[in-house]
Amino acid sequence: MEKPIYVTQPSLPDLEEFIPYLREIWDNKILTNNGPMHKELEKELASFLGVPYISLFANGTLALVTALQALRITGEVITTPYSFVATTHSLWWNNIKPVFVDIEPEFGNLDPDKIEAAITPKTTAIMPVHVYGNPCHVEKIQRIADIYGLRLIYDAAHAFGVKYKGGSILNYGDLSILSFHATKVFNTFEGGAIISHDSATKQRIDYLKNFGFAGETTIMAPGINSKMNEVQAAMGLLQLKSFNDSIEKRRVVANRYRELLKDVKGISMLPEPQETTSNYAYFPIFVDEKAYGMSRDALYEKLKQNNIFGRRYFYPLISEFSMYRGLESSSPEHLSVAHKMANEVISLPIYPQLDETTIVEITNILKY
Ligand code: T4K
Repeated sequence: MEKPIYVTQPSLPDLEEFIPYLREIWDNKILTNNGPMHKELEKELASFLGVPYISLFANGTLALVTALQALRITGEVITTPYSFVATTHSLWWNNIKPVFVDIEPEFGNLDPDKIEAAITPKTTAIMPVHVYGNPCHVEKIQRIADIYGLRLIYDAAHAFGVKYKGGSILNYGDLSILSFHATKVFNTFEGGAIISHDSATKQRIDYLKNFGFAGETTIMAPGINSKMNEVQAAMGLLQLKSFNDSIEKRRVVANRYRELLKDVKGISMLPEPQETTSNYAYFPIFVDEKAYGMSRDALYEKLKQNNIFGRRYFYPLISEFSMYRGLESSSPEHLSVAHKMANEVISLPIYPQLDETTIVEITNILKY
């Protein structure tokens, strides 16, 4: 490829369309702290996503950290090692011990059949990830949470707009968090959100993201500053207008990959999830070295030599990073499925603007 092709490219509105929003911000001089664009975006997103309450954040990581604070989670939390490192870092920032449980081989989400064995008297919550935007086994996980009296917080950073059984995937669990990072299907440059299900919880989250202020002179908790600003919110309002079109274009890209790669020996793709409206956020492939005749890393390098910058999302596993490797639950014997997927994965470029010629060139390299 002449120009580098990255794993993703943000969808940007026309600059001309953004100017009137900026002019409005300049005119009313409210730059942050629950300004008019922020209020408008919360309203529009709740309605667009089909969720009762949403609180906007400066980024997804602060949303995760605050979600754990909001529910007063302590002790140990069961989570997945197959995710972006922010999932586990949010536990660390709350002094919570992460307990890694293996993933299931079909979609790479937390394996519900292995959760119970990891529960101890110190367990207070489960934090699964809808990895690549594919729904976790939400009903099974909820049943376990109910039986053991555990809270359930979904890291739904990849799952903006995903529907399961006709409703938003974000309505499962006690809370779900979203990321609106530049690399996500819906972006506000940086940004994030927490979805909650009752007004009291939303209120608590909103206090926590604004230093704990519950009035001019009242602080209800040691909150943090994790508010989304007005420029971010303006970007969100614009992004919403083109979201459905973006997803449709992503769907076309994903289907082309599926078609062009279906007979390549040694390369597998995730199945399409049942009863789900996908957002096509990522397109991971898995390289079986023996069958393919080349290692994942050799293929990854070969793509790079051709100016194709896929990413090994999610390698290394979070449990392999030095700050978590010493945990008992990080031992590779307990995490064999996660190790296998992490060692085989390459996420191929996917974004609305990716054209047919590039898709064919990428798949031709994979077919060698
Ligand atoms: N939980 C999960 C499951 C997550 O995946 C994430 C974030 C979070 C929580 C935390 O949410 P945030 O706090 O980030 O809101 C990226 C993103 O930085 C990160 O947001 C994302 N997950 C993760 C999966 O991917 P990197 O280090 O791979 O990003 P980077 O900068 O290498 O970007 C990848 C490619 O995208 C670049 O090669 C080029 C392209 N790109 C990137 C940026 C930032 C652009 O074209 N424009 C851009 O502005 O982590």
